[in-house]
Amino acid sequence: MSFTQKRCRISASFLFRTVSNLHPIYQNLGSASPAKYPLIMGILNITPDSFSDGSHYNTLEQAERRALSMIDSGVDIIDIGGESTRPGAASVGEQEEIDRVVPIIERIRGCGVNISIDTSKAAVMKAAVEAGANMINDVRALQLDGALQTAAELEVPICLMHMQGKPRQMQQAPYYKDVVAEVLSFLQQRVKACENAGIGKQLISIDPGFGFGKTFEHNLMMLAHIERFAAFGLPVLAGLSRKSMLGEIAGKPVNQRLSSSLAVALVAMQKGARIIRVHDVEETSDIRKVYMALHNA
Ligand code: 7PJ
Repeated sequence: MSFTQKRCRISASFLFRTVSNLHPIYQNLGSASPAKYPLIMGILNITPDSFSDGSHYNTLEQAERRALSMIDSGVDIIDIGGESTRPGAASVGEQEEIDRVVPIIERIRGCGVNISIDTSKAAVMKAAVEAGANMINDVRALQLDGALQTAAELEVPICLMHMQGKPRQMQQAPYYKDVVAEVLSFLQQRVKACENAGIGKQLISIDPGFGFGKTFEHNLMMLAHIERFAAFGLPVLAGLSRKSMLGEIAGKPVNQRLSSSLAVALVAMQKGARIIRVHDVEETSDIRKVYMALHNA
């Protein structure tokens, strides 16, 4: 019996709390009406550089511990990624990506938490959903070969993200006349493409893609006007956690961006973002309590 299975078995009340808290909200996730409160999506990267010691078994153990710690902290969705999309990152083969993500999905499914697969590859989407993932997060908005068709067949919620260019060169010379209008127009076109492929609108969330082919000013403009994305009527996902725009604002390296990440998480919530993608789940969960207290006052 794996660590997670043991853990889930011994802590039935924890499991019940998680399921009863999450499921109705998850139903709300894809609907045109905004979720009752913002969902927290916790980042779980399974790339060779994500965990220090590198061995496959230890990586899996550490990933599992991190997942459980996020669940304890109130995470709604765990976003599992086996491909690094950081600027300049090397691409990874289909089978290798599957081999990275499927074992951890198999370990944490059944813990009452939603599992999102952060991938652009159709084969990885299929393998991950078959293993227990129940959401797709695609930074390429289902534009790679077979992705749209596969996502339609899988019938799970999907996050469509905007990116200008490709990860290798996207930060070289990002250019927009009106970043908010252009990003929104792209996302609207991808929503239409999904609908034409038979994907119900109720399954779709949209994401302006902070840091993906955008300058500092573009990112700031998108955050300042994130309510314009929300006004389209689909849930908006915002991924700002520890990103370089925060480094520029606060003048801090990536491991010292907690406070700035929390500040922008609260701003995004207040401006209508409905899913907040973060590294620091416990702290973001406190921020969400602040947001909810004020919202319900
Ligand atoms: C995002 C993502 C994001 C969505 C990454 C990082 C880079 N998926 N995957 N939105 N960012 N939907 O976490 O710094 O912003 S990878």
